[in-house]
Amino acid sequence: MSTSLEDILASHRTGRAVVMGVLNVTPDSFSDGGAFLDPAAARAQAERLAAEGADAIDVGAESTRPGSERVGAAEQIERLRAVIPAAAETRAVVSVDTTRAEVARFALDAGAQLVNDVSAGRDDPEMLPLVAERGVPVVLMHMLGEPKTMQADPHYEDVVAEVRAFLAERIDAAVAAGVLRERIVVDPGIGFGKRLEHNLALLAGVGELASLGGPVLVGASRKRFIGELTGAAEAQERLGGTIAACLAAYRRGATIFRVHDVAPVRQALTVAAAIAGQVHRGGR
Ligand code: HH2
Repeated sequence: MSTSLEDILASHRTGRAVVMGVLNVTPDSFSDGGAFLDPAAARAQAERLAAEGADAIDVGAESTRPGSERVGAAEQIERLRAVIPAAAETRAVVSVDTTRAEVARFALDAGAQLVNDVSAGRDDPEMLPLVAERGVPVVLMHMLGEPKTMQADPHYEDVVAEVRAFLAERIDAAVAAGVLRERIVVDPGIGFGKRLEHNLALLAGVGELASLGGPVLVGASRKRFIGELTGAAEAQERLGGTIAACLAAYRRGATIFRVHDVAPVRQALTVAAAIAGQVHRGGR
């Protein structure tokens, strides 16, 4: 049974664990760069993610890994041209991972239903008005600085309080631009201008973000903090840590999980949801 956009937006009330599969159509993403640049490979991966139980597929054409270079809107659109319609043919909701309104507009016209903006509407002043005009949901993520420099020397007094205040301010900005409050998802931005201790505090403190009132998305999949804790140097070796991070965040109120390894995370969350006695329809 497929998950609707409304199911995803209600997940913080129902306890449903939503899995968002990652599809990077980039040459340089930190764990799967280059693998899905070819449209046929990207299409096959979209089908695979959906078959493994992804409720949503987040398609991105610009890497935001630490130190990455920007990719222009025209280049992003070229990379997405064949992939968004292919992903939209699966049972999953398609999300576009971009900070550029022009790219989001293209993707929405091509079948995407959700915008994932890691700049939370700060990169492009046209983004929040576009989201409002189209009536689509938006993910607003916290990032300190920008990808090129964000890991240089991140500093916080109280990372959970500061990230919460930032997200509250970006929710207000989105609502002021005409976005419906019920269509806003927030995300602490694991790894975006954060040291190990910041990432751990945010995962432990995700309940503070859930108290803002909407769904919380967590993107911990294969990230560096897992390697720092465990010594797993290669991103593909970090599945155990990814699952642990998702389950810990789920227990504390996050309900949407952006991951590369859909099948094992889907299975882990289905069991966790059943144990928690949560309402969980459509799991497998
Ligand atoms: N993380 C990445 C990209 N987009 N979006 C949200 N909302 N939250 C995240 O944590 C998040 C995100 C980075 O991961 P990945 O896509 O695998 O790598 P890259 O940015 O190198 O393409």
